[in-house]
Amino acid sequence: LALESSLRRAIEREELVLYYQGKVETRTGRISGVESLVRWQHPELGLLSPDQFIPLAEETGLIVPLSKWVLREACKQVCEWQRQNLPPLNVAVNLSARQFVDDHLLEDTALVLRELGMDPTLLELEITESMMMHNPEHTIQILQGLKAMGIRIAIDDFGIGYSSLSHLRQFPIDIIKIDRSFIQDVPGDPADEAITEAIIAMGKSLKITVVAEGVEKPEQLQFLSDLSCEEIQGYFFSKPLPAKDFTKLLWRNL
Ligand code: G
Ligand code: G
Ligand code: MN
Ligand code: NA
Repeated sequence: LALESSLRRAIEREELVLYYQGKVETRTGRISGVESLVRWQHPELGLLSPDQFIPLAEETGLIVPLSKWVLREACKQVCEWQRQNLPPLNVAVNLSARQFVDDHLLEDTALVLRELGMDPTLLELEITESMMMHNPEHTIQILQGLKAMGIRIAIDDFGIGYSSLSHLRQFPIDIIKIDRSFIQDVPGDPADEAITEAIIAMGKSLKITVVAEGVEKPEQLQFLSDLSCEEIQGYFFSKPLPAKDFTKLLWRNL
């Protein structure tokens, strides 16, 4: 209960912070976008990771104001980078399960984009397979609404959930992010190599951009590059960084 009331105050007092991790084009090494990842700078407990407070936020409904803050903050930051004349960057925001069933998602998102005058095609929303499969009919409706606004949709942690290949055809998906558990042991583990290769090939034939997550080592990058995996994300390129540090990285990468 103590943590709940302090999380409520944290949102009001702006104790939440966004970290940014780059997504990199495998072929060119160019940073194509960033994923925003929330943290809580707790006055006594220090920097808390989302796993330490997102579940509580979901249970208590605080995820609604929290997510609104995250979306606005992430969009404000890419607009700021554009204002500094850095090359255009996409920004990916993780949606929570609760947000995805909430009726206000389309409205709230449209409002943020309009208020900031932001190009909707720069925004990517990440959902998981379990969120999609909870209610496939509802999912199609929401995704079509977001697509109509120009927003792009990514499936996060792909491969560990329950979606079937037919859903990829049914749902308007733009991006698949291969879960890092498959990338961890490539090259080397024959099963993980085969799965990774199959997901990349499927993405190509369905015209869905494939991003490999959790790339930490040069051998992994080489393996993915040989399969023409379009984009990578992971510690090999950069850990998630506060906006100030990520800005420096952007200037260095011009
Ligand atoms: O950055 P890190 O590895 O600590 O993130 C842990 C988990 O928290 C990941 O599953 C990530 O998707 C999730 N997460 C990070 N930021 C957000 C956010 O803004 N909203 C939601 N709903 N989940 C987030
Ligand atoms: O579920 P989602 O993919 O949104 O979660 C992203 C999480 O993965 C973040 O918590 C981020 O800190 C973490 N992450 C990002 N890159 C790497 C990596 O290369 N290795 C590992 N182990 N974790 C990573
Ligand atoms: Mn994600
Ligand atoms: Na992921």
